[in-house]
Amino acid sequence: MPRRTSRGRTAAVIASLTLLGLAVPASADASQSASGLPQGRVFMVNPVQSTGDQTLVDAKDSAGAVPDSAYASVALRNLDGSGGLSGRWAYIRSETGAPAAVADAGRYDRADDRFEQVMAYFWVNEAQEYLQGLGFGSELPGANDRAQPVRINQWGADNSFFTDKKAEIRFGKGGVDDAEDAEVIVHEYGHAVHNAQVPGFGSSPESGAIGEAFGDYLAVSVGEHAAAVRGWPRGTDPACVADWDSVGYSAAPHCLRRIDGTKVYADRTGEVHADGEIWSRALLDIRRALGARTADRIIVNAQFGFAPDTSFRDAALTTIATARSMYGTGAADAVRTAFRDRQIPGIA
Ligand SMILES: [Ca+2]
Ligand SMILES: [Ca+2]
Ligand SMILES: [Ca+2]
Ligand SMILES: [Zn+2]
Repeated sequence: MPRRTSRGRTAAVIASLTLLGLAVPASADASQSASGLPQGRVFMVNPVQSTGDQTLVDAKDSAGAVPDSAYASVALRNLDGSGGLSGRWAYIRSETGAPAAVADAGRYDRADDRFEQVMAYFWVNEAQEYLQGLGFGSELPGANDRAQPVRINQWGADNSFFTDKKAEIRFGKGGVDDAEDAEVIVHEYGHAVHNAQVPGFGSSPESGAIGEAFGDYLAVSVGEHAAAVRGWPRGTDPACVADWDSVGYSAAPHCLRRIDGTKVYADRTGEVHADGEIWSRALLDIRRALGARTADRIIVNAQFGFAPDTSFRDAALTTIATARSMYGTGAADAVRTAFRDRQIPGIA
């Protein structure tokens, strides 16, 4: 999409001005909790991550399976005042049970289907606020800066997915209810971000893998940010994605996937989630080299310039160029090293 590419590059120039001293909007913090905003009860990313207890199990969605210490009370921001979970960045609908009421959002536990609705609202809003805090939607172009429709329904298997046609995120209830794990929620939101940046993104095996990788990486990044801002405990390896949703289908320590794997380009299998672990490791290495904020500004800004069916090679080259235009040669070299270490073709 030429228009998107143009916006991204223009934004990169503007972003470089930011480095000269223009203020960057601070991301929201927990202090607003004291300002009278509605409160919601949520998991601190997920209960395995916050407690470090790898023995937690779903126990058929029972409230008693997860200790009270895994929950936190948070401010629900950007609501539209309707009394339901709809607002500036998220719009939640559920086909299971009653719609959650904002007035009761601080009281639900995991056995109540309305808990997942609160989780979905909070974490989608949190993810967009994180992107806003990086400058997307102000000095950089918006990245899915709209009310994201989310639907929770009763399906038989793990099946959270982003539906391209409706641009809607759906969460199922296989095993641990999908929307009980913030990393599942934000992973799916990552697909929505990509699709908003480049309509139809992910139409080839390699671009599909990049989409899965970005979802995993964004899930970790948003969760780390939320935990750091609020002082939440972190008891698992930060590279582990969906520690809670995966308790029923992975060995301890439970991870759906990891972003610190050692796969290289030649390890591709053609399965987008598996191959995504090549790309997500590169994103993690960019983060390690440049810090979360700089890395995430580069990573997301670069994605405006990806073709819907991009290859690893072309996407890596675009990300390197974006790093250079935003932060200069040193940053570009760090990004190049991250992709070269994954043996992406054409990255010398
Ligand atoms: Ca539940
Ligand atoms: Ca699940
Ligand atoms: Ca995790
Ligand atoms: Zn996915």
